[in-house]
Amino acid sequence: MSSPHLQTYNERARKHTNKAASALLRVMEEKQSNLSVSVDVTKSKDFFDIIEAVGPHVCLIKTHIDILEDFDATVIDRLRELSEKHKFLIFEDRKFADIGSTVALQYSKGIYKIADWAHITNAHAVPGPSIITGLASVGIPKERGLILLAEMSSKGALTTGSYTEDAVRMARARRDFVIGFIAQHRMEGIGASDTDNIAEEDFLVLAPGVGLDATGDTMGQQYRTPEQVVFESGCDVIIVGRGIYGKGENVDTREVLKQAQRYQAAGWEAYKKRVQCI
Ligand code: S5P
Repeated sequence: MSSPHLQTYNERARKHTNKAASALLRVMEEKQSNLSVSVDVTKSKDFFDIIEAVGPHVCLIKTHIDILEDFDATVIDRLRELSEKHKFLIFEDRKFADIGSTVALQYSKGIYKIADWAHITNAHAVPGPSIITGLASVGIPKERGLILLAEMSSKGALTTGSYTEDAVRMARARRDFVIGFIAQHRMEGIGASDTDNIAEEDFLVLAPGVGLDATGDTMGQQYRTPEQVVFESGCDVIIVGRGIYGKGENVDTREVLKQAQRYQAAGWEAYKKRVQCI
């Protein structure tokens, strides 16, 4: 059997046992989009203007819900409506990083109640497997999926070598809930032992740090192109923020739409080249 990164998103959707992962793969194939837009803006008007513009072109909207200055519960209602209208999943980029009992509370309670509306969230591996146990206690009953941060895109990131390997091992031990990684390369088989059945694993790799026009910002972010990320490095989803909406203030929705279509096309072409459909 060929490795997951050489199979179509559709084939993978059919086989995946986690509901959030298989829904995401299905939407990717249906909409011909492996684009996730990271909507990192502070006003809900800009937030929804961007989502309305990019909605038809994305498989996944990534949020940092805690940076919205005018957040209230209606934001979640509207986000969910748009998710159904435009058929995208929601990924709250919360980057949990605490002990199991604390992250279970952060995931389910407080103002944001992330587990109620985010199909996918993510966590750092640094606390060890107990962070997955804590998040799974909330997320599994709601059929959610978890992404572990195995490699970061920023200059000087400590997520390298044995740290990355250990993150993949942690994921492998909880394939019911951990559906993939934030990483810069495909991860299957990394850190595996002879007794691991790696033929059965299918981890989605979501890659941030994607840009067609810039190679970085002034704060250590590093960008690669969709071709490098999806075709050369075998990642599945490209995460793009400022490449699509610039500063994200008083957004020009026509320009946002144009950029979303540009990234969608570049990501899809790189995927087709990878699975050799063209
Ligand atoms: O390693 C990472 C992990 C993440 S989730 N590097 C990242 O940049 N991210 C997130 O991706 C980051 O928090 C931001 O929301 C987005 C990148 O935004 P951009 O504007 O640089 O494309």
